[in-house]
Order: sequence, then C-alpha cells, then structure tokens
Amino acid sequence: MQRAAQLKPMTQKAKAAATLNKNRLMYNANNLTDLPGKLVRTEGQAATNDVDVDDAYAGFGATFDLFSDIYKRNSIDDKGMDMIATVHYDVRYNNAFWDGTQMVFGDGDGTIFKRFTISIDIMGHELTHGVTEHTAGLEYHDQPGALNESISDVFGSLVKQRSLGQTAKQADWLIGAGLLADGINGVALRSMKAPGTAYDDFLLGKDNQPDHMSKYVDTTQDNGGVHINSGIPNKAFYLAAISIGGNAWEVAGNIWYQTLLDSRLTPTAQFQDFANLTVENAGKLYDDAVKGSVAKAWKDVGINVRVSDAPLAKQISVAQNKDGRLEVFCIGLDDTIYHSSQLSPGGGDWAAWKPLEGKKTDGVKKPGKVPQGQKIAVSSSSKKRIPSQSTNGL
Ligand code: ASN
Ligand code: ZN
Repeated sequence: MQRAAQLKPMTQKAKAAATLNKNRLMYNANNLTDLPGKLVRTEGQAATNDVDVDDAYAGFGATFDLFSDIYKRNSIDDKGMDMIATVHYDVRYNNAFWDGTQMVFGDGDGTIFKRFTISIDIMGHELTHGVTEHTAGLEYHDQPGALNESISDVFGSLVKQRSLGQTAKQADWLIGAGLLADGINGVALRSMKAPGTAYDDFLLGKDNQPDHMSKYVDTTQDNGGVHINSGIPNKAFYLAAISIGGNAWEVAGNIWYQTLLDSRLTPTAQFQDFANLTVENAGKLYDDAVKGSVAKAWKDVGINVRVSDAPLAKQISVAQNKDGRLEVFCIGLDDTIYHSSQLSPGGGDWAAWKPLEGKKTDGVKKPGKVPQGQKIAVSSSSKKRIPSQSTNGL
C-alpha cells in the first residue's frame, strides 16, 4: 500500500499523458453486414497477416498519434474512446464510412476500387468524421457538410504527410492514392491541390470537384454536394499550408484543429464562417504573416475575409493632396490595394479604409496612381501595420 505522503499531485500535463487511451479494436465482418463482426486484433497484439486488419490498425495508430502528439487530443472524443474498425464489410463493398460509433471498410469491387484500407489517409478521413461529430458537429449537408468532408480530408492527408515525414511542398495532397483499380484512369479519389483532376474515367466518371466559389455546384445529390464542394475548402487549406511552409500539420493543421474546437463554429456553419474563424485564429495563435497567408488562401478560392480594421500592408505609399490632406495607399497582405485619406487637412479623422475594387497588385510594383499628390514616403517592408485612426475596412 502506498503512503499518502508519497502521492504527488499530478500536473495537468502528466494527468493528460496518464489518461491517454490508445485502444484499437479490429473486427472482421467476413463479408457480411453485421457490425461489428468478429474481434480479430486488439491493442498491442501482433499482426494478423490479414492486410486489411493490419493496415487499418496501423492507420488508426497514425491517426491517434497525430491528434494526441500534435493537438493533445485523447482519441475521437478526447476522452480516450476506443477506435473500432470493421473490415471486409459486405461483398465487394465500394466505400468506407464512420457510422457514429465505429469505422467500416469495404473490400472494393476490384473493378473500380481496390480495398479501402489501402490508403492511410482514408483511415484518417473516417476517424476524423468521429472527431468532427464530437466537436463542431457540422451537419452533413450543403456547406456545413462540405466543411465536414473537407476537415476529414485535411486531417486524413495530414496523417499521411506526417507518417511519410513530408513537408507541405513534398506532399501529393491526394486522398485515396492507390485506391483506384487497375485500368481506371485516375490517380486518387480527390486532389486537395487540384480539385477536379483526380480521375476522368469511363466507369468512374469525371472528378467534379470545384476549386473556387465561382464553380460551386448546387445539387441535391450527395447531401447537397458534400463530397463535391469540399474541393473549395480543401484547396484553401492546401494554399494556406504551402504559403506558410514547413510541415502542414504544425501550423496550418493546428489553425484548422483549433477552429474545429472553436465554440463559435456552429453545426450549420457556412464556408465564410469557417474561413473567418481560421483567419482570426491564425492571428491569435501565430502572427500577422500567417494570418495573411490564411486570408490569401481563402481569397484565392473566392472567399474574402476581413483581415483587420486597418489593412495589414506589405507596401505603403503616402501622398499629400493639393488641399493638404494626406492620402495613403497600401497593398494589403491579401494583395488588394487599399486607400484612405484624411477628412480634413492637418490631422484629425481619417476616412474608412476601402479596397480599390478590381485593382489587384499582381505584377504591380507600386500601389495605384497617387492622385495629384506629392509622394512623401514609401515603405516596402514585408509586414507593416499602418497606423490608422479609422476603424472600418474591407
Ligand atoms: N467514404 C464516404 C465518407 O466518408 C462515405 C460516405 O459518403 N458516407 O464520406
Ligand atoms: Zn467522408
């Protein structure tokens, strides 16, 4: 028996570590549809030589490790919930899914799809559906459903990238690489880097994911296009991760994860709501450069996020009007030109910052024409917050 004096109070960290519960339970449905089926491998047991069982076991391990090592999450529900999988579900079953309590993997029909355990990101994708259900609870239809799907793709891809030790730049950003049967013309189920390009095949059809809001697909199929329009937030994540650089699971992944936990993210959130929160959280967790990268990523898929009251500028030009009022033009981190001017000469209030519509700075060295003014200062430091008396902006 231990004496009370020997018991030290546990630190928060030690407590979290002590209660981490990595417990994988692998079942085999033996090509029937009864769930969960027969228990064939439990945590810590040796490989079974059934490649589906063993790949699902490994994929869940890598997924658990990403969430626990990097985001300090204790399994699907953050309370150490068991990770349950059933493989060999049904006959030639062409899918994998999360049913609210466990993951299920089909063998594929061999004509269009191979076995669904073939790609580690598929295990990450399905398990992340469980994480989303236990956090934001995004409804599975229309935009919240496409966000739900996208979040599963994001963390599915991050599981793969981390297990391969790949930086954002090195990663293939494919979901389900290797899943398509021989003879199918395609490389994967989806591409986060280039949505709409994963396959184009007589049997499978063409990948119809949009990569921009202008191509948003309004449909009643697929629960309102949850696996279709997810291409838009997928591409935004890819762009943010590339712009930030390094390992995608570290900064970009953490911003997305913290946004998933953000109590302001409601079950009916739209793309814009999610985008706004990622930008805000990027600024809170990191710095203005990261915040700018995330805002620019969303802008490039057609979702504009208000970055701050005063734009963050990478280039500023100040000029004086004929009547003595100062005019300021700047190029924001989102590559839009902004303008403000003093309301009266010699100080006092400034007009609200306004983006100059349609003026993009691609290829432009200096901000737009400074009207009638005498240029008095130009700064081109990479990150400069413009001192601003005005409070409105983009
Ligand atoms: N594989 C699909 C998914 O995880 C299955 C489905 O649409 N329910 O989203
Ligand atoms: Zn899914």
